[in-house]
Amino acid sequence: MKTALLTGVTGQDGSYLTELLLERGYMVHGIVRRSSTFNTNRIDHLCGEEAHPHLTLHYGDLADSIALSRLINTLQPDEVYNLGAQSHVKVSWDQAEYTADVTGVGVLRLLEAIRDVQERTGKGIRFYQASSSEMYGSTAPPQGLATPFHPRSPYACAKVYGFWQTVNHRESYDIFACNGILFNHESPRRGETFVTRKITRAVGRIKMGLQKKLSLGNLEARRDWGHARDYVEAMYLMLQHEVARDYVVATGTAYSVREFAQRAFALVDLDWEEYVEVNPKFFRLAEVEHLLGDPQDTCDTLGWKPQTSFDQLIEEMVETDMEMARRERVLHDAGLSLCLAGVGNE
Ligand code: NAP
Ligand code: F7E
Repeated sequence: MKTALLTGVTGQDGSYLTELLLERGYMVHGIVRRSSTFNTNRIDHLCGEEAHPHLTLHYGDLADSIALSRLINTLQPDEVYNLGAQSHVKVSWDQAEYTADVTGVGVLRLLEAIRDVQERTGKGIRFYQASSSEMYGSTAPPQGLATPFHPRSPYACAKVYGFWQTVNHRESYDIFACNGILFNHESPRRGETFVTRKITRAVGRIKMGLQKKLSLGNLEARRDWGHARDYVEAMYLMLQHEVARDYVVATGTAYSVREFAQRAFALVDLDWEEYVEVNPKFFRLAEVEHLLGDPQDTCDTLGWKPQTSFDQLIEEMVETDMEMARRERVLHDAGLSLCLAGVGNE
């Protein structure tokens, strides 16, 4: 039985990858950061009352090299997937140093712990780094492995650092380390402050009479949006391949935020223009205007291809968020509220 260790197990991708690895017979260990409120809702079906016997959670943090080292040394996993990060681009301007530490230096901490085990015991540990299309920033589309990086945020700078540390550990210490340069991927489990989920949540709440307007920033930004469930399959395949290298994971088609909103509102027979307003507080200090990935080489090498179309993705998200809004409406009518207030500028 293979063993995998995941950072970011409580996140969108962590939840889908955990399901995939458990289905394929892995023993899965996940690192959870301590929080004052529960943060395992995306994996509660696997670690709650009817816990999966092959899933174990451990406290840890990408800022805590001692805890990371101890875990890697004790578990000596076959594969480590580094999905943990301060992953919100806009927040990274507010928390630049923290983002550099967790999203950037966190990668080095894991790689050094792996190197230590490999050098002392000879045990090879395969490493996946969650690199990002944000690293391309203002470089013109389409973006592929040969495209130069031009990061446009503290988040993207931290990811570029993590990318090169991963390459460097592969080339210097012969660690089987891969970067997956993933373009945006979404799902009903997407965090509610990313634009797609912010839109589909609002669609549900507006339709159910719980919200009047949706405030957004730059409607013209274009993204290559895929489904997270499809993309974790690519991560897994990278670590099964005979050669350690880097990959681009994308659909090869891009749409604007405006188009996403238009289609999401149309699914519930609403005209998006009546509800969406532009608020400059959601603009970025430096915008990434157009991301469009070229996944051909990845499809050829790994035999991977995206399974979910743009419209299917939106439909699945709207359907889930309509259901959530229906339940919220029932609570609302009973004088209760499900809607949690955030900081509100993301
Ligand atoms: P996500 O939903 O925001 O999940 C991030 C995960 O990182 C959460 O489990 C979070 O824990 C954890 N985390 C945050 N700070 C941490 C720390 N200091 N120590 C340990 N763990 C920490 O992100 P995602 O969408 O699943 O993305 C997964 C990874 O892929 C991230 O590295 C992201 O930057 C990268 N990526 C994402 C996309 C995309 O479109 N989704 C594209 C390219 C790359 P809590 O649950 O406690 O917050
Ligand atoms: O923004 C625009 C915004 O926050 C997408 C992360 O997973 O993917 C994600 O980063 C676009 C941007 O994702 C709002 O300006 C308009 O152009 O959903 P997002 P992101 O910044 O692309 C990459 C690949 C990652 O690696 C990251 O971890 O939408 N936009 N209005 C808005 N964005 C937000 N969040 N909120 C708005 O109101």
